[in-house]
Amino acid sequence: TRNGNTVMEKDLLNHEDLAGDRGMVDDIFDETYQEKEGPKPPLRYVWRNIILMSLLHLGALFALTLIPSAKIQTLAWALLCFVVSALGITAGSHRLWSHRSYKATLPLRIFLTIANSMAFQNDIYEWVRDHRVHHKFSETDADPHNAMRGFFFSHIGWLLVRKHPDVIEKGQKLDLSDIKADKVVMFQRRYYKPSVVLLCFTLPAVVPWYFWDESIIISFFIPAILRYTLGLNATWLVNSAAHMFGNRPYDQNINPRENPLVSLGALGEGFHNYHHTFPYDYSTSEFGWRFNLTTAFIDLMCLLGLASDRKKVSKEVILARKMRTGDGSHKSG
Ligand code: ST9
Ligand code: ZN
Ligand code: ZN
Repeated sequence: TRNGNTVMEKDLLNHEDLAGDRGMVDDIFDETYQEKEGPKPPLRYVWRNIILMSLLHLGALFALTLIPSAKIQTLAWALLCFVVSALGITAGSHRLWSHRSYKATLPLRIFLTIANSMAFQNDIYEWVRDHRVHHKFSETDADPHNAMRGFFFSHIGWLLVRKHPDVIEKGQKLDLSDIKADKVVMFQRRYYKPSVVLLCFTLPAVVPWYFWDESIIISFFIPAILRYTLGLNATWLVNSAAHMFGNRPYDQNINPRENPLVSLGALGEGFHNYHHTFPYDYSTSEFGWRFNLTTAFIDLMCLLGLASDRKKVSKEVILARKMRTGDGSHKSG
């Protein structure tokens, strides 16, 4: 077992408190799980996904060649679409719905759900289910993007093959009652496909074409295809690069790392050693707004009265944890 990654800072925070507070604890690492002995099940390719993902990435490469011919408003619009859709993942399906690290009012949940469909990374319900098993059974057969299977698998490969049976077996035992009780999330799941067609592809492409006469090709390939592909890869880098490259100041017994470059692209989600050590912290880092637009966004929402109850780990607990299980890298900065 990985002793360093204890369930909780037992002396300072206890399990029941946290469950009462967030309504669930199924994002906490479960050290009792053992991978099954014997040979691994064979890979079963999903050719439809392999073809679609290849076409998407070819489309994104083509979009790159169009950038010099694009209007500046189109590029600004693509950036705006990137940030909004990314927040639908980071502030939405990740920090709010997977980890319950803060509370959001109905208007904010509706906004985050719209942003989330724009990001097209599976519906919130499915994203949360996969993400809670990722934390609970991190880097085992029951982790959907198990980084022990290498960079490619944890980056994109896991979306191109059938899941390991343990992902489904363990995932079925998760407590998802909080998610099922959220009517906004269940509404999105019901109308997911049309919401993606509209918000991920149609809206981003129609705006530049309609409002400032951008060519329809550029309108489609830059704010829709390229922006979508960059958002996917920024997200996937958290699963691949941030599970491989970087320091481990909080827990050297786990693989997730602190990776500022990934944080930059993923709006604050690259402080991944911190995040796997303290998954309930709304900021996913101890450094506030540094490389962390998502934290700034959640703080702004609190200021506007649209969010509340941000969970934050205290400096004392962080320091005690660094001393106990960290790799010492925090001392050198
Ligand atoms: C995408 C997702 O890209 C990316 C998520 C990344 C997560 C990152 C986390 C990092 C931290 C946060 C950082 C954020 C940074 C953001 C920065 C933004 C700039 N538990 O899945 P199926 C059951 S998506 C329990 O088909 P297969 C269940 O009954 C990209 N049960 O399994 C299910 O049925 P239902 C676009 C589970 O056949 C049934 O099995 N989307 C679980 O093995 C079948 O499920 C795509 O490309 C579970 N965990 O197929 C689509 N899982 O759902 C890709 C399954 O009805 N996906 N079950 O209940 C697929 O095509 C398929 O899932 C598959 C596996 C082929 C990969
Ligand atoms: Zn992770
Ligand atoms: Zn997480």
